[in-house]
Amino acid sequence: MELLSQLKEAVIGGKVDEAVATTEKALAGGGSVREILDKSLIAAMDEVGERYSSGKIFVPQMLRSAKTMHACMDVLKPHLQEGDVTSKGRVVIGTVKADLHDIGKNLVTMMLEGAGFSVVDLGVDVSPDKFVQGVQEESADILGMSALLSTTMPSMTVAVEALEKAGIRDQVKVLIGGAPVTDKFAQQIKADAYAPDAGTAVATAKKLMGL
Ligand code: B1M
Repeated sequence: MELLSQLKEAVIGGKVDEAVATTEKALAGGGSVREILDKSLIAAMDEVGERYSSGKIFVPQMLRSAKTMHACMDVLKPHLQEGDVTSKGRVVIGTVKADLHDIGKNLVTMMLEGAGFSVVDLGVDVSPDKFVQGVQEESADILGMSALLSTTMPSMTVAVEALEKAGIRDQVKVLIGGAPVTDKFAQQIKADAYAPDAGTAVATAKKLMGL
């Protein structure tokens, strides 16, 4: 128990070496992968998301925590068994067509993974058709789109229309974000939700999944 809260604090503090060593200790001491995930890693990233959304920490700290969580996941991976990880939902994410900004999208991806979502990242410059294909191939519960340029935001509209044309609009929730994107815009294009930052994106994704 002590080790698990130490691990949670190390992830929140972005202390990679300490967190990796504590993960190894917890495993060696008979801790279950599921417990380490739920009580330490995911719990830490939940806290990090909240602190970021409320302005208590900033991008560099959040990135360090996400990287620390990933390093701990690498330690856990060989020990993962079916049932250890119950995905909170499948997310397909990408930055829209003609837009190459990916720092925010990568942060959102890392935070979603940290919260227990399975995420397929389509990268940058993703066309509406590629989003549709991604949603179909991955049976996604949520489609996440990021845009950093006001000139590329209309591509989100086209992607939502492409989901409609493909007849799969009601099978997937659409979550959008990025600096120029607003709640009003999300409503205009009939997206299901908008999130202003990575912490809120996780909370919103959970809501969209009814969690
Ligand atoms: Co560009 N750029 N850029 N740029 N760039 C901006 C966005 C700009 C605001 C700078 C400015 O003029 N002040 C401006 C856009 C103006 C506008 O349209 N409103 C701009 C421009 C004009 C351009 C170019 C056109 C410049 C040029 O070539 N003339 C060009 C376009 C290239 C292209 O995309 N086709 C360009 C290029 C680049 C670089 C390649 C040099 C680089 C990108 C590197 C990369 O991403 N790998 C870059 C950068 C770094 C920036 C700034 C400086 C920083 C963006 C960033 O990473 N922020 C940016 C100015 C700024 O924002 N201060 C700027 C940090 C990141 C953590 O925040 O991405 O907002 P952000 O993500 C947040 C939230 O928005 C939210 O959560 C994240 C974490 O909290 N969020 C989501 C994001 N996606 C989400 C998805 C969700 C939910 C939430 O759900 C799915």
